[in-house]
Amino acid sequence: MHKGILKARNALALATLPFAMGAAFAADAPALSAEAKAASGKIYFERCAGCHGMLRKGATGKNLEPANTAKLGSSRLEKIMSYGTEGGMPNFDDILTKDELKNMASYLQMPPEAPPEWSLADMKGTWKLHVPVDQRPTKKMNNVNLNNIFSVTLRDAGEVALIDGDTKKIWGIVKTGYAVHISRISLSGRYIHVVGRDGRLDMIDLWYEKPTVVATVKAGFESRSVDTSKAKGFEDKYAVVGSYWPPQYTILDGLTLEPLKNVSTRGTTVDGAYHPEPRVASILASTTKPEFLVSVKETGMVKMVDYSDLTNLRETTINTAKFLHDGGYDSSKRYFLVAANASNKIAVVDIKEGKFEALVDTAKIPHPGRGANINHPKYGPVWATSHLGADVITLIGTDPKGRPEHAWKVVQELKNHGANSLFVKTHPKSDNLWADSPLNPDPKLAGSVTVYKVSELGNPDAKSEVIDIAAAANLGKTKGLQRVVQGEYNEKGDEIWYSVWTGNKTEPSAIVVIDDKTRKVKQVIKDKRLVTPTGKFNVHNTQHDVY
Ligand code: DHE
Repeated sequence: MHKGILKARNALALATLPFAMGAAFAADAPALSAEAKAASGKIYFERCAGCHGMLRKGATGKNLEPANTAKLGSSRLEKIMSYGTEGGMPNFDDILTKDELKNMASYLQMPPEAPPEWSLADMKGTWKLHVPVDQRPTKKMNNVNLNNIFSVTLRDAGEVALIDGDTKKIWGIVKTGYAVHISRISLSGRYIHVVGRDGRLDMIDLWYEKPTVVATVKAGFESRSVDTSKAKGFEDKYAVVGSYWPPQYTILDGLTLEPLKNVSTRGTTVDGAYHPEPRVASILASTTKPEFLVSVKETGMVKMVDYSDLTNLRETTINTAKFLHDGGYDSSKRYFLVAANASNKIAVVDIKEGKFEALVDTAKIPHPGRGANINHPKYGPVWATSHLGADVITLIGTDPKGRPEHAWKVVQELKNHGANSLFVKTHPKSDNLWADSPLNPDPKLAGSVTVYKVSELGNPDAKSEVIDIAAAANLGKTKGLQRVVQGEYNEKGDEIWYSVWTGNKTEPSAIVVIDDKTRKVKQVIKDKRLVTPTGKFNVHNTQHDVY
């Protein structure tokens, strides 16, 4: 076996794939030295594969197989990567050097390389139970209000910061996987599960004096999602990790992270074509049934995975649309709404009945995060999403019993201050609906957020306020854009926190805390340990799917 693969199999902290191996160069592809090719492969994995796929077949981003990239040619490819596009592709001229961009343009015209597989046995080889369950504290050993802890992704440090939401002080910093992505909280509220882009899953126990990692495993080479079982009788029993590469989901013991069951998602798409890389995007744990809802990006199917019997695992496979990405519950928690972003649709799954409910046409490339549930003065319960490809916030009716005329229809489109948005947010105790636009190439727009008063939305002239959060953070001039990303509420729902993300490890960053009533800055959290903060996951809100 190739040395690089062996190394990958053994190294838990592995950040990248063995890029330098294998595949032949196309005869007429631009040449690159082995070193430049390996470096470009690493950049591709770190910056591009998430949207375009390891095999470059395209999903959120375009197909980048040589048949397409060779037509564009080196100079056009370099321009697209440098300045981004209006279709949602971000600019990389502030992250990559001119030489790196040039090499990437050549690399993309070469054939893609298939990375190695990753089996249950491989995972078990990396599994580390740092503290067995019977050696963990039997009661909480700290005086921290755990419900109001924020687990903050420090993306480029490969760490999370646990910030005490009451005092705004960092309670602890925990080393995690490479380019750490999201945190989810077990139903008991005791454990935080953190997944890195390198597939490393860490489980943090909040009952110690300081947050402590009690188990670690590498579930794949590239992963984005994790959740834990929330049904009655299964509280904290299982965790599930969704991987981009290999395309699979893995069910693990919820208290030890021992890998238990690995299921490939390769297969046919909603169009009936075979796809070799159907990646696992969002995962939602049902609160009423022992099921995980697993969105398979490239097939356009949602799998409802019944985990009550892992030997006789039952999957209900629901056809929706391509390519599935992120999503969350409606306010009744009966429905799962998930973005099919290449189809410009939101797919709706009825969790109770276990079947397809609706496909809703929206503006270009919806990107909701978990979405936001508000009680609209005119349309009742609606779920909101913003968009990567349009400067609007879309409101969709979610009450088929009480308001069938509005159910699964776009009832209103609100103006967002810019396109290239990633996340909307609200809280049941708040009268505000917020949206960001962090990937906008215009610094002013990337640094601002839009906010609407929910109770005024019945008025067709409802006005939004645009707040320049980056200016409030007062970071001075930075090389990278100051991207303001992902609002997250505190437990009480009276503060919303935004990250000011400069996308660069060496530049200062901040978290801006806004008073939700007055919409004025309450505090700016600055600390040299806050390296590239992005996602923030409040324990109470994440644990109970409050959004
Ligand atoms: Fe994410 C959620 C995938 C880039 C911050 N992101 C998700 C989910 C998926 C996903 C599938 C849903 C997980 C779930 O709910 O189970 N993200 C991807 C990508 O493929 C993509 C586009 C490119 C990549 O290479 O990874 C990508 N994501 C980013 C970022 O660059 C962000 C802005 C910063 C970062 O830290 O990486 C980012 N993604 C987030 C956040 C969530 C998320 C904060 C959770 C939102 C929530 O409210 O739950």
